[in-house]
Amino acid sequence: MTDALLSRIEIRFLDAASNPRALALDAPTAARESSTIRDGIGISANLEHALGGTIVRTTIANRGGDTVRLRSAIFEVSTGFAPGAPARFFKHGYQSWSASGGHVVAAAQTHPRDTAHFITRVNHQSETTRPPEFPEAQTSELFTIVESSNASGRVLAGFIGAATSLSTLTVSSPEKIVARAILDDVSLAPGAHRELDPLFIATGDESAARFAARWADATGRWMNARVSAPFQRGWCSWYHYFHAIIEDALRANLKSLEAMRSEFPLDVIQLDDGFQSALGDWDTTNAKFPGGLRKIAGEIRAAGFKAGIWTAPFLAARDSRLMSHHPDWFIMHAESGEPVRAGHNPNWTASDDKFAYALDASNPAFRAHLHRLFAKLTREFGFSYLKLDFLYAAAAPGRHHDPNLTRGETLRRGLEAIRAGAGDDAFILGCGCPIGQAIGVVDGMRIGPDVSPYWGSTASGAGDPSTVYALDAIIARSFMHRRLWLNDPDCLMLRARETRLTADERAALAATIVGSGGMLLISDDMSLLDAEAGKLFRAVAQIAEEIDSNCAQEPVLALDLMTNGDVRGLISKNADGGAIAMLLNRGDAPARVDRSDLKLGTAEIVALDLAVDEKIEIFDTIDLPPHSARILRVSR
Ligand code: 9PG
Repeated sequence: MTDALLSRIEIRFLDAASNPRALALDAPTAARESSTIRDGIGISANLEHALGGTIVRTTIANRGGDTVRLRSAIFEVSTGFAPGAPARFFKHGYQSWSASGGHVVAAAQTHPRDTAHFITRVNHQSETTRPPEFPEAQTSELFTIVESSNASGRVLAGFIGAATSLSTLTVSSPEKIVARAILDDVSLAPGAHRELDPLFIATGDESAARFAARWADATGRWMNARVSAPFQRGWCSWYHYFHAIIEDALRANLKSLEAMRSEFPLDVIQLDDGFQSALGDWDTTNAKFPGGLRKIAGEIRAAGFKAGIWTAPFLAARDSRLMSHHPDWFIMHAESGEPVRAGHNPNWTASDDKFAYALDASNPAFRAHLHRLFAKLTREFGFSYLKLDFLYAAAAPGRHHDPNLTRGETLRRGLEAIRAGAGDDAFILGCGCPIGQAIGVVDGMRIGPDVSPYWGSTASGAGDPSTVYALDAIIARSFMHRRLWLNDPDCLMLRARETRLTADERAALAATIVGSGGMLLISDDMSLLDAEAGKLFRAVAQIAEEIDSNCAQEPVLALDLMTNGDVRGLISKNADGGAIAMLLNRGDAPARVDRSDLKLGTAEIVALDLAVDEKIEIFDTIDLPPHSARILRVSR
């Protein structure tokens, strides 16, 4: 097994004359502190062995007479792997919708996003333009895992905190991981110091998924993750109605859900995008919702459900009251002085440009507005479930009100203002959110791109809605559930009409969602669902809840986190030695899996095909049609 270690720390900064400077520190080798000071800038690093690895805590201090600006902190980790042997690394995505998966080290120098539009890059990367030595194709966000074909064991390096900056890890060759805290030219005044988020380095023989869960455990603990909300079952308006939702359709579904309570036992009814009078004005409705939000929340609650609402709190369009009253609350483009564009959607605005602009949460006046707004939505209107979307906008680059905050801190301050306004009792669901900064603030998090009423993608696979990419993400990020928050795998669509998903595809979506133990939300026009759909819903809800309860002990783990084959799976072990597994064939050809490949020993396995509600005892092989999945019950 390999013995990874930290070899070097380097701080990059701009001096008072804006000249780029660097200060390096040879890393301490044992569990002790080391420090250096030059030209008034000091670094000290403390190594501690804990949580089965090494934790590196670093502080930068300005002991000189001039303000400096910090660019980044770089940590070089030697993996111990041979430079020449083929190796793989886990490339973890930036935000909810960004893809995660295993890649061959040094296979690619360029990434499709290198030439993509700014809005795609601000969506899916912690930096819209990567420095040349840290190419996007070789860079993972927050943590990475490296494995080599010539060695047993894996190396994990990752930041277990994210309150103070965005961070990445670059693997350009197998022998070295370069971890980087992105400090955004934040000022450090004379006498001031800044403590960086801790870096965690570990080696071990366990599976990559278990390793990832170890990172999530450490991170959740460091950041006081909110992991104790009850299992969530709900209904969401988006994946049937999209922008066309109207008040009467919402009301009709509410009536159905009330009447079908025993068939579809749900707790939350959540109105999604489409109600707001303008993008940015979240407390007033458009002509499709004449009753207004207070009335809607009241009706949902009177029917015995929790009322949920969608907002995109860090975005606004030109035709909003917010943008016309507060043009100074936006992140500004450093050169043009124009507000920074973070989204584009013709459905969102009547303004000519169709852009959505990024609000600046480093501005206390805007944060006070967030606090008031979410206090109003919760305490005055009665919403207790808040889906906060397009949160990456708060971390957009540009000129900010407060030069002392990094983009990571800016996003976190914004989220904290929302939590403070909404109160501790509200269930907050993050979406489109950079993964680290929300830990400890949100109760739930979307961990993949949007599902859709069709299987494949119509476009680039760059986070666009697509059921199959959503399934990939549910598997790749399953280990986060109940460690960082409750995972939201996105919605189940049960309807057999007004969809292009086949029965097998709908069942594959159901099996993957329940196999993850995550939140269970349906998104259908309830008038399209019959007793059969209700039976399926109750069956999957029961399995999902069972898997969720296993997560207190054992994380749900991907059968293989580092490869990207057509057959993928999840496994959840329970306390008495049994397990529930999910096997997915995401490919376009039939697949056959040998039960010996599942390494489940001689246990009895019963497969459940949700599409036909059929139980099959498994002897040697499991056959999976294209775009299908099976739930496997493994006895002890
Ligand atoms: C509402 C929707 C739903 C959905 C969210 C989010 O890249 N894109 O073009 C893109 C479009 C929509 C989108 C995500 C990405 O969906 O995930 O659940 O709330 O907003 O507009």
